[in-house]
Amino acid sequence: MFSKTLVATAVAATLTSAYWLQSETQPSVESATENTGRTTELRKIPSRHLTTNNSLPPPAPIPNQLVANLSSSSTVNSQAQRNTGSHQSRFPQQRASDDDNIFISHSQKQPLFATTADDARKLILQSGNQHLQIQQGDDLLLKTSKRDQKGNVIYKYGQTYEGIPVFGRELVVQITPSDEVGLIAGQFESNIKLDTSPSMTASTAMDIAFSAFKETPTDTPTVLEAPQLVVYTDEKIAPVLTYRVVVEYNTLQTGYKKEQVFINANSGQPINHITLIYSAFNYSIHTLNNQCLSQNGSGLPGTEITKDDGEHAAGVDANSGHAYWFYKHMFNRDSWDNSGRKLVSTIHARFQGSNGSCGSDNAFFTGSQMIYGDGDTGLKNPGAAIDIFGHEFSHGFTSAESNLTYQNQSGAINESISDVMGVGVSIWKTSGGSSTGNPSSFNPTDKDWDMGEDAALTQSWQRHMDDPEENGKSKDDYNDRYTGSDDNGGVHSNSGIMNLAFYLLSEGGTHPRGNTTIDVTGLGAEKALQIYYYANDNLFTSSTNFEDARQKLATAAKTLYSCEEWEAVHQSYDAVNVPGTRGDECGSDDTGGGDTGGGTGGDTGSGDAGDTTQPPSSGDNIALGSAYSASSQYSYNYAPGNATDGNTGSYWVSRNIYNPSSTEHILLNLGSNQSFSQIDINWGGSDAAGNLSVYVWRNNQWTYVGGNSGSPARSVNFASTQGQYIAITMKNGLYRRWYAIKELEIH
Ligand SMILES: [Ca+2]
Ligand SMILES: [Ca+2]
Ligand SMILES: [Ca+2]
Ligand SMILES: [Ca+2]
Ligand SMILES: [Zn+2]
Repeated sequence: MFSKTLVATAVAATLTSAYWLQSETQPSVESATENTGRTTELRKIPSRHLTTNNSLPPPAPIPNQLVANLSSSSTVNSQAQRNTGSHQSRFPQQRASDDDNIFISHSQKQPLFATTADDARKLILQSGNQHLQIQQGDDLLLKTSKRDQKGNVIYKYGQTYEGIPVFGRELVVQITPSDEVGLIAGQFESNIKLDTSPSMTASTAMDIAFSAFKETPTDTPTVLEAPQLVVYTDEKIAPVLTYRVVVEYNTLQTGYKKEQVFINANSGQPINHITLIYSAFNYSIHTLNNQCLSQNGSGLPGTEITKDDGEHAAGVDANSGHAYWFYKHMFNRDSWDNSGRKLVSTIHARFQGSNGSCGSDNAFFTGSQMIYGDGDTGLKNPGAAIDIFGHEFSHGFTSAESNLTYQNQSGAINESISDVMGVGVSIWKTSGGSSTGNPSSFNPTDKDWDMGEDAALTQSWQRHMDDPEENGKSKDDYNDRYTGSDDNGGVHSNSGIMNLAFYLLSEGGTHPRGNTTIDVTGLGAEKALQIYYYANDNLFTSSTNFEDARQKLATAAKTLYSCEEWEAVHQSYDAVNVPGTRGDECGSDDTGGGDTGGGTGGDTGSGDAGDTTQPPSSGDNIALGSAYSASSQYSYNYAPGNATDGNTGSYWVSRNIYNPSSTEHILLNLGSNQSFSQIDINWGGSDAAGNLSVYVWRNNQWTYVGGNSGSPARSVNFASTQGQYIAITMKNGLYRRWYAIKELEIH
């Protein structure tokens, strides 16, 4: 049985409310069941020798089979590999937008294996060089271990750098009952270069930061979680050493705030604020001191009342039951935190509006409870609306599992999951779901696909899953997504992109405004809900963006059902123009199991290089598949592996070289000791080096075997030598931009 509490605001004493807020923290995710060591020594230090190169990193001791699996372009479906297809004829004119997504799906041809969490961690660290560019100081810390209903184990790791957590950089690994790796996916920050000793104490940094907030706090912010050293980074901000602190405060401009703040640990400047209040509707939701809910104000959670306290209370009481039993019967989930947590709902709340007045329009989730105003001009009794209640309840589900950061794309996905599950409760109830069980079939009505229509007095307060743009605010196409900073980066408008993909996955059909022509195969609401639940429960990470979500939802569909459902998920994201290609989880596009054959309509991001097996080149080139690491790479589209994939349309490209004498290198692993006497480089035009040097790893050091100069230097010949690991260094770039290698051959 579930338990719940109904409370009214503005009754409890101030001290009680302050204590209550401080004693409540964000629900923590399921605790890890295994511990891992925090650092791994991957490298040996070479001893000095006259003809050796001590500035090169030694090769990591990599198990050969893993290298073979991960470096083969025909079996790896990573972001880097997949992108080479659509970018092969282009060359970087400016730095591509930062993309730290990693997606390596199960390969039927060459599976990877792991049993324990530490096996999986080592597999990523030691064999993931081509994709993750692992360097000294990088590690993965196990955060959660779960087992799904199919017997798969899912480990989630957080990235650390020199033992310090890297914010928002997490990887999940799904391992099948037969110990095959089903998926390695998430976000990883490569090539962090930071001094991890802060020059300021946390309290000095906070003093500076609090006076530098854009909106001035009316009083010293209350610290809810003590400062912790964290490497902060996101799609716009390069890694920086920060103190992360959770604070609560009021401002004159927009009232009450509860947020995590990242403060530069060397300057005290605030780097980013991320709200911990998840709102249902308002594009900026706040409360104000004295009159409205605030830091020291009206007394959350308030005084307990019953369902007899009027219409709103009765509605909240009923919806507590619907939401609880929906999650229990559909997903075997025990309340929003899956530990039977009591549902606390506060009604009669008042919040500050954009004009500074105190109003009652909105509903939100604070990280520990739901709060509803009674409504003014926009809403009436929102907690009594089943879809709004389900929406707020589902913010609890998300905060307990994926914990999607409530900003930009991950924030829009957080909002969409709440809309998806909110309408899910409504559809389930409409179809006959109750405390005794699930409906026998799911039959959504048009009202079910509208969000908030029972409480919203005007169109702008509603959302429409089947046609997001109907409300005049929401987006329905990835190409039209909002990229500004209002509304936490458009979380309530960009959510429409995923909302429409969900609707099409459930009901089938085409984009309501004809943006694309693909006809999505509908799976019905039950399957669609199960797929979204599984992905948010097990696979999404805190920085999951639309491209990552598309791939993980497809994996969820295949995990729970079959390749037919996997194909339908891909179709639904093609329909809203979220880029992404079909890897070889289900074979190629043509054999993917989709029964409509419509795998490419509207697919702007297609180019499935991951499925193309390159024919071996003629002759005795032994370099194919051997490049696994480099001193740098321009972006994920230009991974080192592209230099030895047998395809002259794909490149490894170094970072910008502002100084032509800057030396870059690429490392090769032949898989075993082999003989060779010549290296040939097919450069990308004039982005070539004037000097090449070749080293072989021998007796634990890099030993020089030959070099050449030219405009450019193309070939290096030397007396036949032997080795498994080869390093090629290049300098004197002809064009001073970067080094680009189409293909590199060894004979
Ligand atoms: Ca990055
Ligand atoms: Ca509805
Ligand atoms: Ca409608
Ligand atoms: Ca190539
Ligand atoms: Zn919300």
